[in-house]
Amino acid sequence: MKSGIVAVAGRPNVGKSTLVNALCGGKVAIVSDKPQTTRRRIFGIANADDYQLVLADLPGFQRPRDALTERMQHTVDASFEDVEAVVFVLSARERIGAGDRFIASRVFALGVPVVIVLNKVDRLKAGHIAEQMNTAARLGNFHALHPVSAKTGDGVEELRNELVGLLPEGPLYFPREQRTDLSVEAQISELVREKALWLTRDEIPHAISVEVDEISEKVVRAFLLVETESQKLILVGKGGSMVKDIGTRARPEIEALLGHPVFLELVVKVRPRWRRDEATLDRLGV
Ligand SMILES: Nc1nc2c(ncn2[C@@H]2O[C@H](COP(=O)(O)OP(=O)(O)OP(=O)(O)O)[C@@H](O)[C@H]2O)c(=O)[nH]1
Ligand SMILES: [Mg+2]
Repeated sequence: MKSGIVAVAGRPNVGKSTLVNALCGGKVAIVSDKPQTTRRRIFGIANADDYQLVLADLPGFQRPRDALTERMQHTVDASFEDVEAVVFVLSARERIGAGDRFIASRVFALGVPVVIVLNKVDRLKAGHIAEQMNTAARLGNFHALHPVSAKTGDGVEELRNELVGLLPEGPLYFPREQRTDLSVEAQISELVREKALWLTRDEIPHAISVEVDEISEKVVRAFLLVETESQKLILVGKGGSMVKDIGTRARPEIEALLGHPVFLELVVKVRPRWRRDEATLDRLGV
């Protein structure tokens, strides 16, 4: 039996969570087109008869601006302890630059193998991919470099094999049927937040948090927290249309998770400056 933890690091929005989902063969982490979607460390677990690969999906590297982003970056730093390897994710669709070199200076100093993943190669010209691979290769002394598309699944199996090859002999850390370390409550709040992120823009996605208030046999009630009255107006939408849309999108996934139908009640609430409030952040698990 081979087992161990591999951290997944990179700039915001490069596709770390999409990649973790692809490696695990199912959804464990929420994904959105807005940066800073992932706020806490999430284990995604890939199981087979002879291995257990635990992927630590992480928030994107960033310069902290408030208590929330400070905690997120702290999570990233702390998650590099006791890992067998690091997957350093880059986007083939963006210029590889100073942000990536800063992360490189951190991950290549850890003393564990670094596997560079050039993600989002779908629908890119071969010449452009080759150029990006050359630039990526200069970031540091990598163990391997994999061009992949987390979205289409191209190259994901080869990457998984590479990572399993880096695992030492070890125990089962989680029961085989378990695919994430998040509680059901946390998974529900993440699913609701995901739908809210897709439907909002500008500063709103960053101002949203979700707190599950009640899970019973028939009802799931969750609070969508925002910081100001104007954000609340936007999230509620005309005649409640926005919050209704969020609920319609989130409910099927929540029902699949719970295994039975539920009434999903979403309540938008203003909690001023929650991003700076340590007690709220504690309760939200970030
Ligand atoms: N075209 C393409 N888009 C991708 C691919 N992987 C991810 N994306 C898109 O990139 C965006 C960001 O994906 P995430 O997986 O949320 O990125 P992340 O790195 O986890 O982002 P943070 O959690 O905010 O740091 C989403 O719109 C994804 O659909 C890919 O292989 N190809
Ligand atoms: Mg993410």
